[in-house]
Amino acid sequence: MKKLQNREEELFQEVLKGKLPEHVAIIMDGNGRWAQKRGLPRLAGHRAGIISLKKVVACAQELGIKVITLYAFSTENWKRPRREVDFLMRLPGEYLQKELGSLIEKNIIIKIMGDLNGVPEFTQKAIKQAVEATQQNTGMVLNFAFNYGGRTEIVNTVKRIAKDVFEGRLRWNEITEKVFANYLDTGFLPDPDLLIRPSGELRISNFLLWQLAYTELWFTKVMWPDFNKMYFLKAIKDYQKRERRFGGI
Ligand code: V0D
Repeated sequence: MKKLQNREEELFQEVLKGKLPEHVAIIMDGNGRWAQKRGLPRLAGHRAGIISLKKVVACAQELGIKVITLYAFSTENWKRPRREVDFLMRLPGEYLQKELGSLIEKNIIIKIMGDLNGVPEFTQKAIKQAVEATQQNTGMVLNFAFNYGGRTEIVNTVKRIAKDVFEGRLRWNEITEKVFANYLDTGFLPDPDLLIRPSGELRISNFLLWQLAYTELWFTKVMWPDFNKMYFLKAIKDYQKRERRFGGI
């Protein structure tokens, strides 16, 4: 255990020497499968996933990363059994009840992207209260993609732009990539530099479709409940070894 901590500290120091990603996006996947492999109910996996979430938030904060975006619940997740969806909807409140105090203390700003309509009232309340309570903070942004889908986000963006054109606030020929990006839910954020997807799936799964255009992708077979500081640091270390070209040479 002591040895592991030393290695973690070493890795941490090494990572600090390289160029840090400003924005890291993570798909918190593999919770249900992690539990099933152990003969536990899927719900136990979701709860275990909160521990990994806390570890990664702490590590990102210690490193000085500016933004982390976490894929917590996709628009497709409603297709899961009713009991599992009901349980998942309790987790934001549970997490925030325990963590909000320490998040405020750490100067963290909580943001949310996605559609809160159709989400239970008590979940909405917990999230809105946390967003409000951290709005005047100035530190790391903790951005939760909640009931989010990338294609839906793009369609909603087009609607907002069309409305502004129709009502005369924007001319059609002023629409550029930059303008478009500003109308997205992430208009206030830089694009992710690094995407981490655990659980062995090699897909984007309708996450941040526009924003991931030049993002470095990092996959691992490790399930989210087994993800920890060490894996997070490894992902960043690998990212630092890559040469980013943005389409140039
Ligand atoms: C379950 C692992 C925190 C992923 C983490 C319903 C699967 C635990 C939140 C959360 C979930 C969401 C919004 C917010 C604050 C916290 C969360 C879901 C699942 C989706 F403002 N954990 N968490 N949301 N799990």
